[in-house]
Amino acid sequence: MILDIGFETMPREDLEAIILRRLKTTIDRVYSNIPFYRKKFEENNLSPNDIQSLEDLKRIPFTTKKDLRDNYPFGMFAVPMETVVRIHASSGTTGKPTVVGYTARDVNTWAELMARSLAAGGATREDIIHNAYGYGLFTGGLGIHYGAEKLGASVIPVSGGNTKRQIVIMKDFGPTILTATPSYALHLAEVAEEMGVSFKDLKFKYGIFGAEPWSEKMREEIERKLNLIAVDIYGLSEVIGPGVAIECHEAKRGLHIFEDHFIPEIIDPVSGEVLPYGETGELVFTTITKEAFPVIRYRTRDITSLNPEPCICGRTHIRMNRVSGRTDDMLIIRGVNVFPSQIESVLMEMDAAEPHYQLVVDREDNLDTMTVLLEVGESLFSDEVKHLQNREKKIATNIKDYLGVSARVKLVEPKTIARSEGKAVRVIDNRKI
Ligand code: DLL
Repeated sequence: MILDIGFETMPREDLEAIILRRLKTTIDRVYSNIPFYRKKFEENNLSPNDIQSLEDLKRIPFTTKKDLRDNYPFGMFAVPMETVVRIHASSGTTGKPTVVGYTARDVNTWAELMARSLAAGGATREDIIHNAYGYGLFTGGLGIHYGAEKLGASVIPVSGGNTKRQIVIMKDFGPTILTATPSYALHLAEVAEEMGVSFKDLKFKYGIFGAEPWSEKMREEIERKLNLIAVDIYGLSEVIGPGVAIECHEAKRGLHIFEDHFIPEIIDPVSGEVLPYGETGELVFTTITKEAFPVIRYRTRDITSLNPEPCICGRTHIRMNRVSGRTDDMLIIRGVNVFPSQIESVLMEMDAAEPHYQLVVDREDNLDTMTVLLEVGESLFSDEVKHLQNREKKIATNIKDYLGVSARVKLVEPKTIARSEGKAVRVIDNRKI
């Protein structure tokens, strides 16, 4: 369902006129209220008046995560604290978290965007939404929550964790939409099975999964195990949280970016050059409606490409392809660049592979090594040792063939890799220590 027909199916020309108007307002706001941006403009001999077209945006330098950290915690806010009504922060694996703020209007904008997202993913006001994204500083829980209420659906604010109780709630309350990270969704399936509960007997129709990279194969696995249609939702705290882009359940081919609020660009992560549609690079966003925490040309570090082709759902907003990884997640193993998602694709191609895996990277005698720990199902694990070793070899050969990198593969017993209630930990890099 398209919740906001006006904006989402608007002819491109009209949409672009609105985007430009909103961009100019945002540029004025950041220039007047955030010393960081004023300084950036001045250093580059730019004034807000120089931005007269969407093309002119390219003249403004990028904003990076480091810039946000340097201005920790509130230095990038464009409004006084008394108008900030909400604060979130992204955990981040290194250094200080990134802190973001919202005015009352921002919270409302976000709720509207999330309502539109949920509708694109198949939800209606008749649905009961089981929201297993974590509530707290992470934007997932509250972001989905407010959107679900705005849509008029019934939301169960179950958050992450206490998995057995979640299964009981699913049985008793009959939720029809599941929102969770894809890795937690699989964990829910696993625990349900242990408890003798089949997803076939539950009422789920759609699942809205995101906050971490996942592959097309993993989608198939989730759809099969949870007996629902799975769509991909994308977002990041720095831009607003979830609700930046989502797949429509009609096509499930690329995520529509809400361009009436966010301008996407794809750049070459090394040269910074803007790349044409279809080319893969780093995703960059400019927010054009946010009050408290606007960002101009923010480098997300997420790798994807943009697809401007019309979609069968009728939306005119551009689509981004599935995020394949992050520039800072890239592992360099003896000089070969590898993304965890590429390993995942190889693993998922092999039948009987469970989508629970971890990559352990180390350095032995000055050489990088990578061990792929992969869980296998009960039946396979009880096979003879010889059989298992052959499988390990076969997977290692496939990784070498597809990705050009040598890896040790270790098949491990079911449920030995730690489960996460939020984002899965896919890589343990011992080289940094
Ligand atoms: O993960 C917001 C979110 C919550 C999105 C719930 C979707 C659902 P952060 O914690 O700031 O915000 O993390 C943002 O997570 O830059 C990506 O690297 C990754 N990410 C988010 N969605 C996807 C996705 C939330 N669908 C970072 N596919 C982003 C791949 C994703 N990666």
